[in-house]
Amino acid sequence: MTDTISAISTAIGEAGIGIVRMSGKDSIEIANKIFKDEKIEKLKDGENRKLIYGHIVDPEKDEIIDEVLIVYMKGPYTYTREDMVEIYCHGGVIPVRRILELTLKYGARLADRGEFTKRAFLNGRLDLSQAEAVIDMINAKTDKSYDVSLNQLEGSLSKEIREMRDILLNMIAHIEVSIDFPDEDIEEVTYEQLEEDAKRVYKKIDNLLSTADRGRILRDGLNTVILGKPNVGKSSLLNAILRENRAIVTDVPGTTRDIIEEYVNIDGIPLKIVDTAGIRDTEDLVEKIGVDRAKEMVDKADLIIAVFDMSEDLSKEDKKIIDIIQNKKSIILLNKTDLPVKLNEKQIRKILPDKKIINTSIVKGIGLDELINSIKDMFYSGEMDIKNEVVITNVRHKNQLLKAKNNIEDGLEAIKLNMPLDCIEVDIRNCWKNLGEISGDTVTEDILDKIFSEFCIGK
Ligand SMILES: Nc1nc2c(ncn2[C@@H]2O[C@H](COP(=O)(O)OP(=O)(O)OP(=O)(O)O)[C@@H](O)[C@H]2O)c(=O)[nH]1
Ligand SMILES: [Mg+2]
Repeated sequence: MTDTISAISTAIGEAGIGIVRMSGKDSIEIANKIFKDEKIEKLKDGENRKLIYGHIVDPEKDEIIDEVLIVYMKGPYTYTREDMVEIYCHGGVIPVRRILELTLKYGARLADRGEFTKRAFLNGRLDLSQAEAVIDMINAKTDKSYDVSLNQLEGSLSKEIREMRDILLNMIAHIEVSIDFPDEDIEEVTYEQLEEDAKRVYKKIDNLLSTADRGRILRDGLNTVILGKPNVGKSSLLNAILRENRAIVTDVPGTTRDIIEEYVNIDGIPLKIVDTAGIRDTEDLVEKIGVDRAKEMVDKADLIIAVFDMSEDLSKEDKKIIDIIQNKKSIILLNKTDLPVKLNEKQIRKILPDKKIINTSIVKGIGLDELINSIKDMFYSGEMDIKNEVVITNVRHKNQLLKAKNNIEDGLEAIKLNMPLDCIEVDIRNCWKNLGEISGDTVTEDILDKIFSEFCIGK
C-alpha cells in the first residue's frame, strides 16, 4: 500500500469526459511532471481540492496530450484516505489511455480491480460490507436494488453487525472474568443472563436471514422460467413481456431450442426471465439438449410460468409439465383463448387447485396485466419500504450469517445444558468471529482478494 496507483475510472468508450485518477503519496509529484498551466505551473499542497485548468503534456516530447481540469485532494479526507489526484480529460479511448500511460511512466502503478476501494477499506474509511455495497451500487439494475446498496453503504448492515458483536463481546468478557477470578467478589455471570443475550443475537441473525431470499431477488432478479410443451406461445410471452422481438416465434413446434435469458424491470420488479425449449420427447439431438436444459432450469427457478394451449386437448407433454410444477411456485397460463376452446379448464383447475390460473391471448395482449399483477402480489405483498430496512443481498453475507446462526444455536444448547463456561465461550467466540467477517473485522487476505477482484478497475 505504499506505492501510488493509477487507473481510468470512467467507462471506456465515447463520452464527454473521462477521468484518470491516482492515489498514494506520490500522486501530486507524478501529476506535476505531466501537468502544465500557464499561470500556476504546478499543483501545490495549498491548492488542495481546487480544480485547475491546464494541459497534460508529454515532458519528453514537450507535446500536448489533452486539455484538462485537474484536482489535488490531500489525504485523509479522500475516498482512499490517501493523497489523490483526478484528471478530467476528454472522453474517448485515446485521451484517457494516453494520460494513464504517462502516469505509469512517471511512477504510478496500474491499480488492480477495486484497489481504490480496497485501500479505503484497509485505511478504515469503510468497513467491508460498505465496500461491497459500492460494487452493488455500480451493478444495480433497478431502483430498489440501488436503494438497498445505498442503505448498506450508509452503514445500515454494519450497525446491525456491530450491535450483535457488542453483545457477544460483552458475553465473552463476563464469561472470562468468571473463569479467571472465580473466588473474587465479582458478580458471576448467570446462565439466565447468557441465555437472554444469546437469544437476542439469535433473533437478530434470524431477522436478517429472513430478508435474504428477497434480497437475492432484488439483486439478481426473480428467476422466472417459462415452461410448456412446444408451440404453446412461450417465446411469444417472452417477447410480450420484453416488448421486443427477442425470441424467434413461428408456428413450427420446436422453434426454440436453447435457453434465452433476459432481464427486465417491471414496475420495480427485477425479472430474470428465461424462455425454454418446448418440453417433449424428441429424436432431434439439438432439441433434446434444449429440453434437458429446460428441465434443469426448473430447479433454480423462483417462479415458473407454465403455459398451456386452450385450443388443444391436454396432451401427455402437458401432463408431464403439470407433474414438474406441482411443488413449485408457479402461475398457470391458459393461452390462445382467442381460438376455439378444446382444453378442459375445469380439469386443470382440479389437478392444480392451489395455483393461480390466468386465461390469456398473448397475440391479442389479453391477460398480461393480470400476470404481472400476480407476480407482484406473490413476491411483494404490499409495497416494500426498502429504504428503512436492512436487506441481505449478498450471498457471502448470507453464508456468514448461517454460520453465525449455527454457532449461536450451539451456544444456546450448551447454556441450556448448563455446560462449563469455557465450552459456551467457544460457540460465542465463533459467532463473534463469523459476524466479524461480514464487517471485515476478522477477515483473511484471500477473502479480501476474492471480494475486490469482482470490482471494476478504477473503483
Ligand atoms: N391464436 C393464437 N396464437 C398464438 C398465441 N400465442 C402464440 N401464438 C402463436 O403460436 C405459435 C407458436 O408460438 P411460440 O411463441 O413460438 O411458441 P413456443 O411455445 O415458444 O414454441 P416452441 O419454441 O416451439 O416451444 C406462433 O405462431 C404464435 O404466433 C395466442 O394467444 N393466440
Ligand atoms: Mg419458443
